Amino acid sequence: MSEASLGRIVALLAAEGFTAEKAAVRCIQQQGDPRAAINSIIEHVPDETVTLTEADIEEVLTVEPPTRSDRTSEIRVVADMTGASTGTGTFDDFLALFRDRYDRLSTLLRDRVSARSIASLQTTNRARHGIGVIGLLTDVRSTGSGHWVLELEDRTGACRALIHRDNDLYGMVDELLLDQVLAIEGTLADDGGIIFVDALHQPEVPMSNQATRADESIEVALISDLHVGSQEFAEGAWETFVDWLDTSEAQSIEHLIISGDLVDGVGVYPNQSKELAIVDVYDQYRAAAEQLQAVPSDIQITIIPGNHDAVRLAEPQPAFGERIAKMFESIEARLVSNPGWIEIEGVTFLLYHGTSFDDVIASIPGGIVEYERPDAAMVQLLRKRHLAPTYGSRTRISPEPIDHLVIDQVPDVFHAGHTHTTGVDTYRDVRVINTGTWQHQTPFQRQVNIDPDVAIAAIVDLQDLSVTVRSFL
Ligand code: D5M
Ligand code: FE
Ligand code: ZN
Repeated sequence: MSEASLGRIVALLAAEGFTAEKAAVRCIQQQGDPRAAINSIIEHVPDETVTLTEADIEEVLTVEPPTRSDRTSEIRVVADMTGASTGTGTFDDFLALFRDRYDRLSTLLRDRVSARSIASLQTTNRARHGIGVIGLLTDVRSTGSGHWVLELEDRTGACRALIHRDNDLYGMVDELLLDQVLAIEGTLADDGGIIFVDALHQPEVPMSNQATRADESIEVALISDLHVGSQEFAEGAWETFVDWLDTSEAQSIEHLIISGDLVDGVGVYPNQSKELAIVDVYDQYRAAAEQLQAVPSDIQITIIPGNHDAVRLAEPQPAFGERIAKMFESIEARLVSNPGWIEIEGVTFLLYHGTSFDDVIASIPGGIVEYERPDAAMVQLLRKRHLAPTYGSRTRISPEPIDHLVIDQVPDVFHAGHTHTTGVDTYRDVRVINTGTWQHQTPFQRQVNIDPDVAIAAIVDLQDLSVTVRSFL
């Protein structure tokens, strides 16, 4: 490009209402792209400036040029149950919930297992081998002689299935969760009372699964568990993170996703008030909105609630209500339910806070899943294609006619928090990511031996689905 003449630069500045010292005009002329330099100067000089000096120009041009792409990537909320809750907690609601779960998840298994209804086992007088059934796992117990007996239920009845202690499948029983959908194949005992199991199948992610990738190298930052309002909120690290979002390294990041526990809440655990820096929950949200205000405004923010947030505790949790939503209007944050499904440039994200991980970790033996490896608990749930199978344990589940916790599509990215520990894995091309917390260890967590990973963000490149974990501590 030919060098712009001094006269041309003066004219361009005049058109914008500026005069300039000669040295300032020369300085602009020396820029690779004088027109872009002028645009940047106009944007950054103080409002009252009329005559530009060389110092004005130098100050502006040493500021990193904003390079985050002007185009906003497409984001679409695919599933949000806010406002769709109709359950009232009656027995019929529970029945409907389990029927919906069974219907949708058994469909996934019917491709792989030729299954008959449980009621039909009573009238089976041939083909006693190769019998398949699909049911909800309602009980697991071990016999006196060390075999496992499972109980399965479908819409027609219940049956028992025995896994011999010498069977290779024996160890797999450890990974099962009550109320999950499961298929078994085996041999029906002569009296029709029990099936001797040869094979177990979970709904699973297909082996052939291939995640969708975006056409462009857009990045998404994933974080969780800010706990604003706690005395332990890592404010200094948060400032480091927000500053980093402004650097050239972060210019491809177009979205920030927060998977629950935005604030510490009130009355979540005994004596919590002693550990709060902000005791009013609405003040906590006001403070959270202020912290998010510092995120570059061209990054779009999406938030789902967690068990510390001021929405109902039972899952699925609707998005923040109106009073809180108002505080996030100015930053145009997208408020979605927990779980929530969004799609960015064709890449599907399943966002879930992770309360059920406590149950998964309590129920499946350490070594398979533990707090230090939250991604392993997430993989377990992906394989069950359900976010919180077990009813009546620590995770509260709201009975709804539709089971919103079923994972009926395979997501490309599964993001969660809650454990306050970090874990990243790829399971059958699904990126499984837990991003820890922004809260230093609380006295309560010290008691229960939780050693948190603090000030973590995972950056996902949507073009190749690479995941980079960064610490801002
Ligand atoms: O969860 C923060 C962390 O604390 C997470 O790893 C679960 C764990 N946690 C929460 N409550 C309990 C109880 N009662 N026992 C053991 N571990 C627990 P958060 O949701 O931020 O409180
Ligand atoms: Fe949390
Ligand atoms: Zn939590």
